[in-house]
Amino acid sequence: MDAISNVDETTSFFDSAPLLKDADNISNKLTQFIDHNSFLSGSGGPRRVVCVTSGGTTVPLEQRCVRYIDNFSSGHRGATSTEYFLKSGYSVVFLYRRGTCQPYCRALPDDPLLECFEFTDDFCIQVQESHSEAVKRAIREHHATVSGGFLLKLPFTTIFEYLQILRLIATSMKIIGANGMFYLAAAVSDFYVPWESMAVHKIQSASGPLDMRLAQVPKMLSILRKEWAPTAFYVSFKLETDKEILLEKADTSLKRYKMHAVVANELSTRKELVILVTNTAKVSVYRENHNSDVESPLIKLLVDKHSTFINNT
Ligand code: PAZ
Repeated sequence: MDAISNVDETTSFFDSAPLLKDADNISNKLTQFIDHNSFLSGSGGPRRVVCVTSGGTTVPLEQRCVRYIDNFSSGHRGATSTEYFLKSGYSVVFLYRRGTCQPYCRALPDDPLLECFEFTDDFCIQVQESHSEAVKRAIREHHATVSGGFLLKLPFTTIFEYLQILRLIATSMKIIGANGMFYLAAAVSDFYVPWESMAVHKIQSASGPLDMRLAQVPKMLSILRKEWAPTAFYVSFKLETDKEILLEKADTSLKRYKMHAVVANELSTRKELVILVTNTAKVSVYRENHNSDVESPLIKLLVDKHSTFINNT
C-alpha cells in the first residue's frame, strides 16, 4: 500500500469512528502526567516515559454491541512489563483493555475481593493470612507509583477507542522526544467493520447465515512512527503460532515501520522465550527459571538500547 492511500484510510477511519467518550478528560490527564514527569529527573537525565499497550482490542459487529470479534491477550505481558519499567525509573502510560491483568496484581487470585478477605465479625473484614503478603505488596507498590505520579492507567475496549487514545497519548508525548518510548504489546485487530456500515441493532439469526465483509484496519504503526511521535523510541511485538514464519515477519515489521526493536514471540512459549529483533542482531531472551519473568531481562535490554538511542540523538 502506498503512503498516500494509508493516510487517506487513516483519516477516514478516524472521521467515521464513534466519538471517544471522555476525550477531554483523557487529554487533560495526559497533559498533567507529561508536564509532571518532564520536570522530574531520572538516571542521568530527564525522567523517561513509556507508553505500554496491553490486552486485545475488540471489533464490534453491531453499534449497540451484543457481539464482537476479539483478539487474544491476557494483558500479562503489558502488566508485568509495566512493573519492570517502573522499577527501572520510567513513568508509564498504561493503555490497557478493560478487565485484563493489572500491574502489581499478578500474585493475587482471580477474584481478590472474595478470595483475599474474610469476616471476623459483622463489623470487621480482614485480609486472610495466606494472602496478606501479596495484598500488602500490591497496595504498597501501586500506591507509591500512583501517588508519585509515575503511572497513568487508561482503559479501552474497542479498536476505535484504542486507536483514538493511542493518538492522544502520542501527540502529548511528542514534546518529550527521544525520552519517550512506545512498547506496543497489545494485540490489535487487523480487520474491522466500519461504523457507518455496521448494523445498529442486534443482528438477527432468523435471516440465515451471516455474510460480513471486514475492512482492513489502516496501518497505524506507520502513522504513529512518522507523524504522531516521530522522535520516540519504538518497540513493537509480533505474535505467531507458526514458528517458521515468526522471525521473517518480525524482520519485515522492523524494516517496514522503522521500529527500533521488534519482540517476536510464539503463542505457546511467550512466557518463557522472546526474541529481540533489531537491525544488528536477533537475541533470544529466556526467563531465568519457573519463578521469574521473561520481562525482567527483556526490559533490561530495552532500557540499555533506549539509553544508546538517547545518547545518539
Ligand atoms: O497478554 P499476554 O501476556 O497473554 O500475551 C502477550 C502477547 C502475545 C499478546 C504479546 O506479547 C504480543 O505479541 N502482542 C502483539 C500481538 C500481535 O502480533 O498482534
